[in-house]
Amino acid sequence: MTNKNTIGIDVARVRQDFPALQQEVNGHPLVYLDNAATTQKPLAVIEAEAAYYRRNNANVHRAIHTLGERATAAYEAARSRVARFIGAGDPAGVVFTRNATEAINLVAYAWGLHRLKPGDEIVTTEMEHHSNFLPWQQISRLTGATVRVVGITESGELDMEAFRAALGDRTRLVAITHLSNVLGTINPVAEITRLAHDRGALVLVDAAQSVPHMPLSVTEIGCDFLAFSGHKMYGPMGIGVLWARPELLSDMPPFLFGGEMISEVTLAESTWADVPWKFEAGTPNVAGAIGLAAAMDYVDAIGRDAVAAWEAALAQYATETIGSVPGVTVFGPRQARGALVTFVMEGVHPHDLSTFLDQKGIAIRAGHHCAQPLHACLGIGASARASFAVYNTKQEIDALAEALVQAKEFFDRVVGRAL
Ligand code: C6P
Repeated sequence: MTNKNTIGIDVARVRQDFPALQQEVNGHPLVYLDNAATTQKPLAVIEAEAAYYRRNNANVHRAIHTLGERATAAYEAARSRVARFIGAGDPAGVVFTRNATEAINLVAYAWGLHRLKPGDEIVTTEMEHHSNFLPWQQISRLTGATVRVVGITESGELDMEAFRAALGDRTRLVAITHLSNVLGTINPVAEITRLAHDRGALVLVDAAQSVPHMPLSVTEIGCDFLAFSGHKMYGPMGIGVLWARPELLSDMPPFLFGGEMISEVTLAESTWADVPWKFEAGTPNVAGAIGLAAAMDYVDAIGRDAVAAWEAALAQYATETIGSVPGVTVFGPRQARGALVTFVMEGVHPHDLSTFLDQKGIAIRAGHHCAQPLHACLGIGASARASFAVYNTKQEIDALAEALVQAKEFFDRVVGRAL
């Protein structure tokens, strides 16, 4: 007997795959709506990591013994799995990192520091996560390059006219988020890449919030670099990916130096391993890479189109439902947005709101979501955010909306009494 919804996903069945969802928090069934920060993990991922540690644990690319060979084979198979998942032909373009942040820093330090000169320009946007802003701010200080920041429209979309105007003969890189972790805006990265390439600039796409939620192909986007984390897509923490065109990677000097990234070392000088290994100094997170591959298998087994369609339905429902709670203002585009809704409630600090909701077992995120320049542009210091994954339901959104109504009444009463 199947209980598939109109999109073809049996959400109740999917939820059973996630042990963390089967609990009560503060006396209520957990409603986990902080998926943009990190998703829960399915048994398939937990068990893939555990199975590696139980039977195959060994260091990779070093050991001449059976466990070492098994670990190396599994680690490299995970690399090929990642390449397939993001539509990259050649696994040599896949570098395992700790997370999206490290992936972007790798590009900043291995490419930016060596390629950028005074007068060169990096174009980025007002809606970037700090991870795709601070590395460029720092590299610009070190190289004399300039960071140009493109603004957003009233409705929270990228100002494409301003973007076109920002591109010039000195633009060397466009560093842009695919999906804003605050506004939910989905940027037209293929078009952006085409415009940047017309000016001879490279393009880095921060896909931390898009890879988990929609089918994506680096070949179709046409970008030069793409960064994401495993933990936001049902995979383990501590594993991330930088994908880059292999010829670009070959041209870049290493970012970190040490074991296993070398070809030959003498006291006088050293040469480097081939890509991608020259960017993976030291012992990598082998179990994390295997867990990430398992997460990709898990998502593909449900179907990425189905995941995207279900989350789009949740986002639409949440935008309308949360947006109609008295005193609530929702940010970002009203339609065709990512699976998250960021909002403020009049007279209630987002931290207080989050604490109130936690007492009802509802987990959201409150704060600036590592996007302070965007919050400054929105004229707020902090916001509340509910973000969704394939296992969330419309009933959970109803529970959130109901709790928000109660929060408004509660804080109005408390603040009203205090005045
Ligand atoms: N955003 C959020 O709650 P790391 O921390 O390296 O895994 O991911 C960084 C990152 C980069 N880009 C975007 C668009 C992101 O949303 C994030 C992480 C989380 O919004 C944690 S701050």
